[in-house]
Amino acid sequence: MSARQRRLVVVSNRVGDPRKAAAGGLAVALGDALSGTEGLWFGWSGQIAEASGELKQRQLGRLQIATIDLDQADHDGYYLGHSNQALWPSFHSRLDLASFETGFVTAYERVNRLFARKLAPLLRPDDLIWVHDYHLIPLAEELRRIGCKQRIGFFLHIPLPAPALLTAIPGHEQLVRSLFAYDLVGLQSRSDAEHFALYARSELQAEALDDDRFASFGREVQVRSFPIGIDVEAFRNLLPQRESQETMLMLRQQYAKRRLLVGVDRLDYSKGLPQRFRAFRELLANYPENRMSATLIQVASPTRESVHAYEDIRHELEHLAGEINGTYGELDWMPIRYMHRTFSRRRLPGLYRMARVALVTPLRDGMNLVAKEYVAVQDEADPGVLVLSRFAGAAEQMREALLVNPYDVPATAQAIQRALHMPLGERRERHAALLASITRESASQWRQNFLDALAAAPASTQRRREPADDPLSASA
Ligand code: GDG
Repeated sequence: MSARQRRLVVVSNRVGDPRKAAAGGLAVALGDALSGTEGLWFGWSGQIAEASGELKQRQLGRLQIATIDLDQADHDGYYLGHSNQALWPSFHSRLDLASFETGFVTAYERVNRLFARKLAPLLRPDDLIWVHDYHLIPLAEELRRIGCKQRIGFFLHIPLPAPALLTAIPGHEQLVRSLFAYDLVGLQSRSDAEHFALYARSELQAEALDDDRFASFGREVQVRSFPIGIDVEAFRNLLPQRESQETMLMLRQQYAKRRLLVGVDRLDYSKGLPQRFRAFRELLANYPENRMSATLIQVASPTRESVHAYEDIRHELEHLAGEINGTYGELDWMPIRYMHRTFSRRRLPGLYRMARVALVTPLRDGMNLVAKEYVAVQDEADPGVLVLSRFAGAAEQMREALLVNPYDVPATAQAIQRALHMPLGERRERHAALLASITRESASQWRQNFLDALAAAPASTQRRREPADDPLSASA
């Protein structure tokens, strides 16, 4: 049966409303991929309750939404704890910020088990199940344990680090082993897929059946890159609407004599914001012709505020912005407009459109959708320039951006200078190539490629070796 004929069941930590705006790549991408689809979306309600597990269901157009609440201990251990203080920093190569606590791991496993128990009764035998992100890596293993035989796919939105880093995570063997309960594992970039292959060979002694199929623990899994995209047309369609038009008008009036640069990020330490501000400071110091002109508008939307590391980065940025404005600002020009607030999604296209340069300079990023959104809404006749970190997954596809190493502050400042002064012909050429690539690799293409591959994967019941004592294969 093809992917088109089966019901799609999406499972993610948070369940969004595909019709509503959200700050955060997963919500945006799944919203794009699921709108208008028939299926079931299952996840945490976002609510903390007395007890975990009460199931709530509602219908949203053709989509059925099923959520469960979590109690405080589950939320703190599974979400704030293991997911966001152990896995997120380590997968983004920030072991220095990671806390590995046994209580976190126990809560992580408990909530994954709870998700499986609550989801299983809602499933139909030929559903295609698509699990998302690092919060839910062990979910398929838990579903298999209680007898689910459906095709189950997993997509990791964040980078998969190289084996040297992955092996620093306590319990990494069990974590990666649980990926073998899936039929298909999707990663953002080719380098992520290479990291998996290296780990599988060196740590699990897995047999490579071909480039992207691996056998271990009596099971086979296919692991490939599926670079996520955006819905270019839907995003462009926001541009002529009122909110974006108002934003453009306001920016045109307020910054008539300035050259705008834009950054839009969740305020996360992976996004390289302090390094970006330092590069901007270096630009003003080394290339004084930009003073009284270059103005960086940085939107940093609040995220995971109860985790310490996020408080620290906030203070660091406020300090840097204050220092740069204090040093270079004039009565009628402030170099940095820094907003620690969520900006309306309907205004974003207007903001991007008015910026001559976008700074997308994460230290590490699975993909980065902002890079694609910026390119999507540029004026093809007079487009802006994208300065993109080579450490974002997007850099594999968006080769025509000005690629930078965000740790190298002087080189990044130089690239910003080049971007601000790039001749029209070169801007048009680079933009046309970038637009073609993001249009080709759109959100719907990503979804279709993944689901076709999942539907085509051999059924779990046809696996070749199934040692009876292995929980992964006992129920398959
Ligand atoms: C994860 C991975 C991967 C941001 N601030 C505001 C706002 N946003 C929107 C952007 C964009 C989305 O949130 C952010 O997506 P990114 O891809 O840049 O980053 P993450 O949130 O870290 O997403 C990432 C993604 O998942 C998808 O797989 O690309 O690598 O880390 O759409 O526009 N939206 C609004 N106001 C804001 O202030 N409305």
